[in-house]
Amino acid sequence: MPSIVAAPYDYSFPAGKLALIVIDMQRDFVEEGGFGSALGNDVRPLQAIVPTVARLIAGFRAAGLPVIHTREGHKPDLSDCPPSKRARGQMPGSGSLTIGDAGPMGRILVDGEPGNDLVPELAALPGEIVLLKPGKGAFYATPLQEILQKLGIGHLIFAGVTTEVCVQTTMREANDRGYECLLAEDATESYFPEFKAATIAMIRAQGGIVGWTAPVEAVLRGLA
Ligand code: TIU
Repeated sequence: MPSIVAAPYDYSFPAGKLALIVIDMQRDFVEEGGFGSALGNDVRPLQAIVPTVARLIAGFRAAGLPVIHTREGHKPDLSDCPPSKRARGQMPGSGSLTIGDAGPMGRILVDGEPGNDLVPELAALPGEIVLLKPGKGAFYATPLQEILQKLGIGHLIFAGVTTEVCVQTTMREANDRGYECLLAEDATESYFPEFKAATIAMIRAQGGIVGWTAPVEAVLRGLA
């Protein structure tokens, strides 16, 4: 069985049965004027990982393995956005704009608006799945589980933003569903460096309680 040098120990996967899930590499989080900056965050650390995520995606495409992209976003009428989620974006400590408001890239976190697009460098290829997700986790209110079952996938590599919010939530959802999960350490980022470090540490603690972590270079060597 092929394997990836990882922590807390090597990650083995059946050949041809691995998929990449790229979480929410959309303009709303990575560019100025989107949801991330509306919450009061500096988006530059997230921009910095784009080339590394691109290298990881290219490796999966070259290996003929599935690449699944997600976008966090809501229907234009916000019927899939809990009022609590919208309200919290307006509380002290966040910026002036919240979900559904008009921002420089269109309505914040709304499907079909320019800010909801994946960043152009990481655009999906025709035929690749792009899942719209209303929650932080990619399994909630989406067909992700059915898609993975149809593809026969039991092993998942994770990339994207932010490490401790949507990436970690999705990884935990996947772990509870029996998927063997590995987080690509340098293909994920947070607005809070200490949260990223803590997330990586807690995923692989206790013998890999949530899964494995490894740098992109190690993942690409494993694919080869
Ligand atoms: N705020 C924050 O760190 N993240 C999100 O709201 N969504 C995702 O992580 N995609």
